[in-house]
Amino acid sequence: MIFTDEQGQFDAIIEAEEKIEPRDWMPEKYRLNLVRQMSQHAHSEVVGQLPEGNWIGRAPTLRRKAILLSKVQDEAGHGLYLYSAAETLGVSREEMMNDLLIGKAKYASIFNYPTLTWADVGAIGWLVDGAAIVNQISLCRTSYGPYARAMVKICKEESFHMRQGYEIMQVLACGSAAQKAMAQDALNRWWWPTLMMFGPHDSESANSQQSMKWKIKRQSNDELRQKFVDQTVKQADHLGLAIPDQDLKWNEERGHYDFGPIDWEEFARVVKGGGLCNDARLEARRTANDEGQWVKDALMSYAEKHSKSDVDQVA
Ligand code: BYC
Repeated sequence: MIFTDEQGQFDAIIEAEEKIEPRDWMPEKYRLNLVRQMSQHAHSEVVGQLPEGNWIGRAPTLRRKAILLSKVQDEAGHGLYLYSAAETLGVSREEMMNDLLIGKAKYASIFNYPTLTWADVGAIGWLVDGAAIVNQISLCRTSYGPYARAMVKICKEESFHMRQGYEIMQVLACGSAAQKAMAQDALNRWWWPTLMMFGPHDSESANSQQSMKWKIKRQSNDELRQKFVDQTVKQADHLGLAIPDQDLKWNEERGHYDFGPIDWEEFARVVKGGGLCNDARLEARRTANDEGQWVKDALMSYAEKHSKSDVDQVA
């Protein structure tokens, strides 16, 4: 079908479940909403390296260290795919990075919690990557082509991340009483912040309605959170660990688990910068940026020199 107006063409692509590509016309609000979500997503991957990175030097065995090192490197790679995908919307990586470094851009609240024990590395892989997969599988069907394609590759890697976390928890849960207690303590501390990863309830979610219409988001915050709870309860049972929620109960009528209230005041406080590690996380990113500046300068001058000599050769 041929459309004479750009909006009609855009609406038809969305309606037909096809992808909007960088060359296509798109409403300015669609573009800005994507830049917002994708840059936040990229920042989450990059800042998300820090809590686990804290344990690379203290992993209990060489095998654990190699796995963790590779997982943390994967997260950096996810950030890079997502910055590249966001750049196709006409925003530069420098702008996005600058917004993070000056504290303007958001990133997932979960990464402002500390990793106190080795079991926290297991809990992050199992719960945090587990929650990320639920969200990102849904985003594989997002309407913006570059974002959807980045999600497919990221999800493959996330499933390995989740398995390695679950396996850490399994070994601890089957270990000594002290190890099992450490696993339970990690589950107690990471459970509620993980549920917050899916964002506010649908009724409070400022962006959801429009994002769902544009098919940027394919399932709502509450739908995804419920899916995560339903699948994770069985995994916790298998580990012999208890989810720290007295209200958690199978609801036959709904065909889902009911669960207790989330502390949205805590969520708001952490998102606004009042979490235990917000300052340390941003400080670590600023230091990495400053200390890595010489690498970026060297690469840019190499790239400039080569693009000039390519032009000379063509001339
Ligand atoms: N933390 O209108 P809503 C990983 C904000 S990393 C902080 O529902 P939306 C990993 C939200 O931005 C993968 N802020 O928003 C890496 C909005 O504020 P603005 C992380 C949050 O966008 C390393 C306001 O609250 N995954 O897997 O429709 C190691 C109202 O919310 C949060 C992603 O980033 C939060 N949790 O829906 C291990 C997924 N939640 O922007 C693992 C991609 C909400 O209006 N993102 N806010 O100022 C999304 O799917 C969506 O952006 C969300 C929120 C579901 C998170």
